Amino acid sequence: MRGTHRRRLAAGIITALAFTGSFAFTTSNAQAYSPNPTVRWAQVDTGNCQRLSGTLTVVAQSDGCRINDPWDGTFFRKDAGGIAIKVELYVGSTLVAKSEFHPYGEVLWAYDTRDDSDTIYTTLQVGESGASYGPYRGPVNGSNSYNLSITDGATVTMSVNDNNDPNNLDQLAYLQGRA
Ligand SMILES: [Ca+2]
Ligand SMILES: [Ca+2]
Ligand SMILES: [Ca+2]
Repeated sequence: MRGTHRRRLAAGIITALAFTGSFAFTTSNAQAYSPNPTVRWAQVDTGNCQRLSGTLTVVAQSDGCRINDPWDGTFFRKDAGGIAIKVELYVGSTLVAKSEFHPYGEVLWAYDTRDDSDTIYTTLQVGESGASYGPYRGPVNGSNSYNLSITDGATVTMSVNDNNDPNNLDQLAYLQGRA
């Protein structure tokens, strides 16, 4: 299952998994998913609602692009030139968290959709060496949104991590979008 997941991620346009070295002495992260959640995602052109990578179903609407999910669904408002990112994390068939980058207004949403004493952490990097936002997490059974100041057209990279430890992020997803 994990191997399949890694191959699927590697097949995405700009995806990678980080392997953060030895875990022999990392006893402090008692609250981390193990095994890791299953990742589902979509990169979406917010000009025309075309899915650029991933498997989530994108429904084109007159004013934006909808991706349904078991929590509250996602609506990416149209923004020509933008690339939206949505990542859903599942334990079994249960959605435990999701993260979204909305090019319209440059807003990042972080959700924690299950009260399971665990969560995930999302960061957004602008360009290769621009501003870095986060790590962000959702409140239990809720969401936080962050209205960021990113220039239209800038490339952004979303990293979704199981841990909040820079030395052991346990990266779950790594995807590029465009503001
Ligand atoms: Ca983990
Ligand atoms: Ca924009
Ligand atoms: Ca949780």
